[in-house]
Amino acid sequence: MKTYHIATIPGDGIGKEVVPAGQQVLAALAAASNSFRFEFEDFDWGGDYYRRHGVMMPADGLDALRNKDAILFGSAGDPDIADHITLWGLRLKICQGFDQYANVRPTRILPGIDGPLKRCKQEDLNWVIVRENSEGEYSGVGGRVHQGHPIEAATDVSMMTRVGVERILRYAFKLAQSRPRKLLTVITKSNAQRHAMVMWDEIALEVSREFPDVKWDKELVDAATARMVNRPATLDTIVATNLHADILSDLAAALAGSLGIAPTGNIDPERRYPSMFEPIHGSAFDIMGKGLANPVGTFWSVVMLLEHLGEHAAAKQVMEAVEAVTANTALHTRDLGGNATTAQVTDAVCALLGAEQRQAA
Ligand code: NAD
Ligand code: K
Ligand code: MN
Repeated sequence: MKTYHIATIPGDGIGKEVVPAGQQVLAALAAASNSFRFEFEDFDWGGDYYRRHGVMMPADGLDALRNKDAILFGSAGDPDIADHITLWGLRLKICQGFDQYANVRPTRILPGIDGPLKRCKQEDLNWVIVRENSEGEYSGVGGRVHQGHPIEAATDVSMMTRVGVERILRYAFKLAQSRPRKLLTVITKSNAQRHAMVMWDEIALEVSREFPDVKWDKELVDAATARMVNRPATLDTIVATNLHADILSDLAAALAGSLGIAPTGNIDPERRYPSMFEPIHGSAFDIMGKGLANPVGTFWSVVMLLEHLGEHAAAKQVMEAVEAVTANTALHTRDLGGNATTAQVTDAVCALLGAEQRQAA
């Protein structure tokens, strides 16, 4: 029997509700499996930890995670602490510390979910957004001078390196090649951002020569938002910078029905370090602590985690259980227009997993 060591970091807000729900799904899966089990270690990092210790996670925190097979993350963000402190002190520390440079964000319309695109058929919206996750607009380079004075100035430098751009574009081309349509859209803003984004375009052309079977095109990021709404079926795999893809993927999730259903993997493709899986949403201050959080984004992240571990049959089983649950509008949470609670959705998914496994045995 294989044992997978999983770190869970619920973090803040509804992260504390959806991560335990994801863990419950993994436990239900393992309970009936005779090929693998999970050993969980829970880390109480985040806003509460900050109030006690003045930091979001301990200085040697990465060492505690280093030998895990994967990390399941919730959200960093606390109503009483500045967002840049919570984000940089926890999530970005892990992403950058473990060089999880590929942020992979699948989006499609799940059964039973009514998105805002009324003319869009379910099969028209099936995208994977690849977000550069280590540099660009979130490189952390920049500063403030003369703070508080009339001549104050501040910069956030969007730093892109040839190595960083080349590896994310190669990852995206490879991913596009593995999908049935072999279609990639490279998002740029090289009309206005005339240095780094022009380099990005040049490298895209170079890397594309390694993938002659991938059909690819370029789109400026502003035009891309309109294309996502008006011609969703023309898109499949999409690659963009850290900031552009951050924004496009929230739009993608909303078009597919809700921010609460979308998953992501922060991946180290070279597997030198553990990868981290999380819903794309944040702490959701407006609904936290009420049992209203939609756990589907976390369950889909669990599916990505299982795929990363090579447990493809188990991943498929969880995705099928999730889709059976979304197909039932009585099990929709409030963000989808329903009345179901986090616990009801979680129990329904776990019950289906148990039933399937009893059937298989
Ligand atoms: P958010 O994703 O927390 O919430 C945006 C809206 O979507 C809210 O109305 C919320 O109720 C709703 N929503 C989000 N997830 C939902 C779910 N699972 N079920 C039902 N409704 C859901 O974004 P925000 O309000 O911009 O950010 C709040 C805090 O979270 C901030 O501190 C921000 O920095 C942080 N944040 C963290 C991460 C992360 O850790 N990866 C990501 C995004 C935001
Ligand atoms: K998150
Ligand atoms: Mn975001």
